Amino acid sequence: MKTSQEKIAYKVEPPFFIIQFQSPDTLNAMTYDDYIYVTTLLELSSGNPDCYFTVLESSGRFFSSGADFNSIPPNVKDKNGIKQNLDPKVIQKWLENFLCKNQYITQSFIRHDKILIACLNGPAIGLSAAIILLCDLVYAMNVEETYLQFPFSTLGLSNEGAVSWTLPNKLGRNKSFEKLLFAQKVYGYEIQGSVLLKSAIDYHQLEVNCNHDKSKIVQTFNELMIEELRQKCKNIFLPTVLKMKALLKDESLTSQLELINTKEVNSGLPFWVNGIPQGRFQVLKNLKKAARE
Ligand code: CO8
Repeated sequence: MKTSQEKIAYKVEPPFFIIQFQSPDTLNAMTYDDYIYVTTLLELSSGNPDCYFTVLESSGRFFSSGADFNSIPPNVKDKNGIKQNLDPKVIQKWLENFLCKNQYITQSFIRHDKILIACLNGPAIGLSAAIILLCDLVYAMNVEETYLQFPFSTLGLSNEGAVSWTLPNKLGRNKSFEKLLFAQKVYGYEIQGSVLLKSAIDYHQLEVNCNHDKSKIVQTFNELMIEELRQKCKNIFLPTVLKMKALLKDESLTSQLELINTKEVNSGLPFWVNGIPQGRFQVLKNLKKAARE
């Protein structure tokens, strides 16, 4: 199994701090170690006075397929409905393994003080998709093939990553209910303009220029995005962008996100304590294994 440092690279190209997911074989699935490693990179960016923008980019077909199902411990049993487990040791285990980690990761993105930019090479799922909704600027390589999906209900989880606040505020309340309750994909065209911003890159031209070589297309998209952002920064006085972020994402908004983050992890905890997501992740893993054989 690769380490987080092998799966996630970073480089400092002032004014950008660039984080790149480099695990296309699993569609950039993430373990908790990986997500926590990313939070340490956010801290590095935050502490670097030459960096004003933290850019998340990726590789391969997907931006990220969310939680790595191989990292989820197997289940005791999977029942529909919650059989209450009151064993303090089990509660403690999932406080440590789920609640603390999930809350900490989401909190790091909520509180990040640099301009957070996501350059989507493809779809994002689960906690990774929730993180996209916490970014300040989001660009997609190909709006037609990009989607965000939150399969929390099918996996026996509750909402995560502050989506209970971000999705309704970006997509509308009733639509968000449907997307979250039934784990439906939020397609690029549904969030174009509200979440996905227009870049100067013409995807079809990019395909032609790269001879339809998928990995070259993504690599070029990442390079062109940084170049485009660099051009946009040309005439601005950089310290103002951080002041503006502090105003646009002020304390009241940040506090609302923090509150929902706390509520979400507490809402999800009983499911983990009672083994529901573990069982459902196992089913998913077995289905993928069967498809391989
Ligand atoms: N974990 C591990 N491996 C994965 C994952 C994943 N999440 N997703 C894909 N892969 C692997 C596949 O096993 C496959 O490997 P191999 O080539 O060795 O067989 C490879 O990536 C390619 O995947 P597919 O063949 O399945 O590609 P498809 O295009 O057919 O399907 C999908 C793509 C739709 C993304 C499909 O792979 C899928 O459904 N993946 C699971 C997505 C998912 O449900 N993620 C969890 C979201 S929930 C969440 O993030 C909440 C986090 C809470 C806990 C956090 C713990 C860290």
